[in-house]
Amino acid sequence: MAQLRAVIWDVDGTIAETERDGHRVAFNRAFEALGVAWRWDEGLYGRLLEVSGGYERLLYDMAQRPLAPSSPAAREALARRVHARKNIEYVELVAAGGIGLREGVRRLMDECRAAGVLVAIATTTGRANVESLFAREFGGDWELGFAAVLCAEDAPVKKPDPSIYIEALRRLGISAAEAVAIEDSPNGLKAAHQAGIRTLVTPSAYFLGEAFPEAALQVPGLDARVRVGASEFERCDLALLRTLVQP
Ligand code: XBP
Ligand code: MG
Repeated sequence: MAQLRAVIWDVDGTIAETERDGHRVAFNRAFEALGVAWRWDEGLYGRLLEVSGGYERLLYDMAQRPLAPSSPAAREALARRVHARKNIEYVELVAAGGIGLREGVRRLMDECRAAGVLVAIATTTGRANVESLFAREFGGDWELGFAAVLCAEDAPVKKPDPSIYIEALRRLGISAAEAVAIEDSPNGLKAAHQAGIRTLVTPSAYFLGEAFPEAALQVPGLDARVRVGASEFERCDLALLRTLVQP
């Protein structure tokens, strides 16, 4: 039977509520700074999260906006400018410390490390965005605590495509059966599931009402009490994660 050797974490929505409190706010600041006529409210942003990747999300939204430039080349140029500015705004926002980790994240990562289970990252967002959040939350030497950190730059096709998880397994030198993924969204779950990785889903604010039929387990948060079969867990701890690879 497989042993748990690594826990691969998504970032946006899973480690912190960065979609609602970070990226969306930063997109709106970028729209304002660049004189773009529209804004993304929470409801619309939740629907736009169907599209992974901030640049791709901007193009998708513009395709249905009468106020957007009409030529594809002009839309792409605007999306590039807005996305670059959004990332600057995001890094500033995160550095100001307004976001914080979701409950149980630090505890569970530390528990994995103490037991020799590798902690890794597989995210659709860019490395600079991860760097800003992690330096703030885990300190300047944060990379020492992660066996692999895969970001947008490491996988040309974004979630729900499984390539980022497949690449993460390759870099960790383990099989899918030896890993558990932690995700918050339907696209993230699809990516991990298609890579063959058993996945714990802790839905973020935008996905609270979603069904996640492919999840190995779904919990409201990592500090929530959980029942798996006949076993009861006070919270999502390492013992619980081990049951996901050894059902
Ligand atoms: C995250 C994303 C990203 C962020 C914004 O998905 O889809 O696009 O919304 O980041 P996941 P960028 O949590 O499944 O990895 O603007 O850098 O794309
Ligand atoms: Mg996510």
